[in-house]
Amino acid sequence: KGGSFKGGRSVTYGIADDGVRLDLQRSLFSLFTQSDYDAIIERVKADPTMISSLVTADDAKNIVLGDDQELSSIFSPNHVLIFTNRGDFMYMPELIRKKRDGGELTAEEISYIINGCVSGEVPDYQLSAFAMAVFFRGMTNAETVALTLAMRDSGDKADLSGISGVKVDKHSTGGVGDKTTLIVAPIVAACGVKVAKMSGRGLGHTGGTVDKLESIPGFRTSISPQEMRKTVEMCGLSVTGQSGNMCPADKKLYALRDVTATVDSIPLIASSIMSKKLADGSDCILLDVKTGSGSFMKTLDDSRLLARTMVDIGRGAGVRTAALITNMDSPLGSAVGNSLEVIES
Ligand code: IUR
Repeated sequence: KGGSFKGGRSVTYGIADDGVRLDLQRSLFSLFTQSDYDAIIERVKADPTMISSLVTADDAKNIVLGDDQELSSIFSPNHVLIFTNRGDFMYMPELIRKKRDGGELTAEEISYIINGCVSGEVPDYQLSAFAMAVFFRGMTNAETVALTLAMRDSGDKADLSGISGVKVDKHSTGGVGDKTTLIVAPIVAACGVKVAKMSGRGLGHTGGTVDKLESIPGFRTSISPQEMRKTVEMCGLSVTGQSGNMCPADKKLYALRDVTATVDSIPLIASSIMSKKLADGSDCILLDVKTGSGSFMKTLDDSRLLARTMVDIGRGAGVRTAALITNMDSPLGSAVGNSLEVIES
């Protein structure tokens, strides 16, 4: 069992000599429930490369546990031990515990969580517990970057390489009456910079650009990547909704955060936003970080920290990234509501 043995993350299974059937004495493995056992055995059966050495009962007598307790005193003679020493065996309750207790997860551990999130191998209740552990303990920069990149890579990515010139994307952390994209994007395009922007829908009390645009009769925000590239080449600007399978890990995690009171966590917000921006494939990203009573970040200090975190992630991923912190203590402009905001813009 991880942690009980020298070498830390090694995991040990007892296998009965008539096949893959687990028959361990519970004393040492009291942390394991029957379903844990079953899950481990399924994994070993599915991926035999996890097994790096097979140890006979005789060999086992010479192996010493981390606390110097001899295995022979634990296993009956007809047992064989299988050691998995590859170090990449992950056990979700251990990862949640590590974060809960203030530890730092490795990039591999974070990838495991995100891959499991997409494949369904890590169930919602464990993801929710993970989100809550992050909410209370925060994340180091390295962890936040690893989470962002794992979510970026969890689905499709846009390929803008066929579009000539500098491609820029812009993102707002959300506010009331925030219609800046509708004004700024055409100005930037008119100056010769290509804007290939993917926008979101409303979130909580904040409006979304896609909803605003769809209030224009006949406006389509769901277009193919080819159509988007053609539009940008033709008029310098395209604003679309997020494509179907982009950042599915963020979609799932965000939905869980929404119903587990874990939305307003800086590393979770920063990684959620930046995973999508990086999957969009632009050369530059401009972030509009709102601050004040109408935004998710209520204080200037928190807004600064969120802006800094996102800029560091973007630059770390090799994309030119800058942020503005803008006031959201009152709605922007005088109109609030999808079609009214389009008309005002
Ligand atoms: N927008 C996102 O894309 N993700 C988040 O977590 C928040 C806003 I808050």
